[in-house]
Amino acid sequence: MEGGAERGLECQKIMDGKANNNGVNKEIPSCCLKARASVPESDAQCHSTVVSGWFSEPRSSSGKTGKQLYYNNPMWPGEAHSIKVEDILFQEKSLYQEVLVFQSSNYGKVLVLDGIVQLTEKDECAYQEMIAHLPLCSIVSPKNVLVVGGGDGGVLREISRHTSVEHIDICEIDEMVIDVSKKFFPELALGFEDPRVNLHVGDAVEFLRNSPKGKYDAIIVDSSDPVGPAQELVEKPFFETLARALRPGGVLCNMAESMWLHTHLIEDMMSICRETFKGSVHYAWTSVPTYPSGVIGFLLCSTEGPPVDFLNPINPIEKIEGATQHRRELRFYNSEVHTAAFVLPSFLKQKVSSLRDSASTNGV
Ligand code: JFQ
Repeated sequence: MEGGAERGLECQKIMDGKANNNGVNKEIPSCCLKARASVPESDAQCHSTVVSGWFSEPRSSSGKTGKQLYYNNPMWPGEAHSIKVEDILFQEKSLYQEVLVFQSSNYGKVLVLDGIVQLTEKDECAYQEMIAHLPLCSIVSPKNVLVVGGGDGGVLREISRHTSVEHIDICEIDEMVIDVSKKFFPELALGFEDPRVNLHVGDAVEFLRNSPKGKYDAIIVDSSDPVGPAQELVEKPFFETLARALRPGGVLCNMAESMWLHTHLIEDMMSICRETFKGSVHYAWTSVPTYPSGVIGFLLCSTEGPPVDFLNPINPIEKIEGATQHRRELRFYNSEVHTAAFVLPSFLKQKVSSLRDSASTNGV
């Protein structure tokens, strides 16, 4: 463990009031005080993601020098996005990753995993509402739904609006994410309060292997970026496992990164999905200001069976009784946004349609 990380944990204990010296609390080091958000870069070893009051993404934890720490992430090299920090609320290492929560000046509270922004209170609606309703509004009466990842509960909150849904499984590997969300993001974690939710803490690949074939009407993959162990979530065997767990004419909505930054990854994922899912495969996108490049996309796929017209929602949210106001008002998604999300800029449309052409020439 790096010295900075060690000090980070020590600071956390002090902030939690767990560290003491013969019953007398140690003096709180400057890096743990609220004011620490404005320490100069040289003093900012304690919470390595925050320098001079700014959180910067990306950051590679393997870097040794200050510069490497901040500009070395393989997912978006050569750029960084910064958010002004008011207060660090939580920072700890779970079994899987570093979990950080801070209060920002402009976006409310922010959840960060291994240096990557997962959500902010202000713009999470644009992600969670879209990843949930794009698939669920595209089929009639979804009943069984699986969420892969999504431990913050935001996707569950959105699925809860669908009165036809009878059973929701969620498989999240990191229990600390769930606990932290319950403590700091109650508007998201309220998703866990729905009695239809069944929580499974563990590995999603394993969980899917043990799921009965054809069990789900819809699967939503709310994963982290495909770096390290999450890499397998963008590979063919994983998509085959997902397709197997879906009923004929069932739908998948999978987080699919940014069209500005990851065009090749999107092309690769789409060509894998065109081979794996025999129904339709589409790319949709939404605007999330705190994600790299400000946009993020989703792959929508259906298995062979009753055809699914993703572009024209057959199960519009506005027609589901109480859905737009359930627990919290819908802030981003509506049926017009749904259809618009599939409209692609020319450069991406060209790439995606040339894939389709080569797929049909290959007889796929
Ligand atoms: C929110 N429920 C989870 N998932 C967010 N680069 C990911 C966060 C990191 C982004 C991609 C989506």
